[in-house]
Amino acid sequence: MIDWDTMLSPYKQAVDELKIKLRGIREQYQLSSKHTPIEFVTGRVKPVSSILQKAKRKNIPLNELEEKMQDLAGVRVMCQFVGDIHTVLELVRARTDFEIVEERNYIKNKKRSGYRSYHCVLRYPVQMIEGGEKDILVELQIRTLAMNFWATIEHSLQYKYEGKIPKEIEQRLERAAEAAFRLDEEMSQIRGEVQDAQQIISRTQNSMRRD
Ligand code: 0O2
Repeated sequence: MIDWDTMLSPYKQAVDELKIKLRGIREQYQLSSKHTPIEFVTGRVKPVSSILQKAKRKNIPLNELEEKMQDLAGVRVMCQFVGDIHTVLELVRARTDFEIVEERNYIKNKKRSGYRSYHCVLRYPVQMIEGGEKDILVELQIRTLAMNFWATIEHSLQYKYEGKIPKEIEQRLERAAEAAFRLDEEMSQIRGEVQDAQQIISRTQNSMRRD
């Protein structure tokens, strides 16, 4: 019998620490009044029921979960622009407190479903009370708000139809994925304009706070 609470506890710690660190990057950008490449950050430890389902689907023996299921711990970074994803990647690559062990570019190579996102598997050291560190694998997903909107809707539909989305809805989702892609492209074209507007708004808000 697996003691899930004990097994997943360092995964929860890794997710909590990474959320704080990535949100810290956002705060540093905001203080420097530079455009922040990070809009918001979420994270979760995979629920036990999903772990069991995925292990069955991918034939992963339960005693090999920690090496073979790379997204027991998952952290997601949402960005406004596609270019921001590359900035976040550079920031993550430059870190000395964890390392990237694998990268999957589902933006260049979108999935058949239409899914787009940049995935990195991180090796993150968690300090243990017994002394020493335990290396935890964490899947970091970096995506734009438009990619996230699409993935969230598609994920709910996968859940609703238990992985068997009707053909017609699947086709609509493919078209929606292309629309999200075009939205990202259009927004990238007017990025400078959008950022100027955001800086004006942020300056106005700061001066209103001071008054
Ligand atoms: P959750 O926690 O419900 O999000 P696989 O799971 O077989 O696709 P693998 O090798 O485990 O592949 O890892 P991969 O491809 O990096 O992707 C795993 C995670 O990416 C998924 O987690 C999703 O979060 C996301 N993802 C991948 N493909 C899709 C997709 O087509 N649609 C959506 N909405 N999300 C996707 P899980 O396991 O689904 O769990």
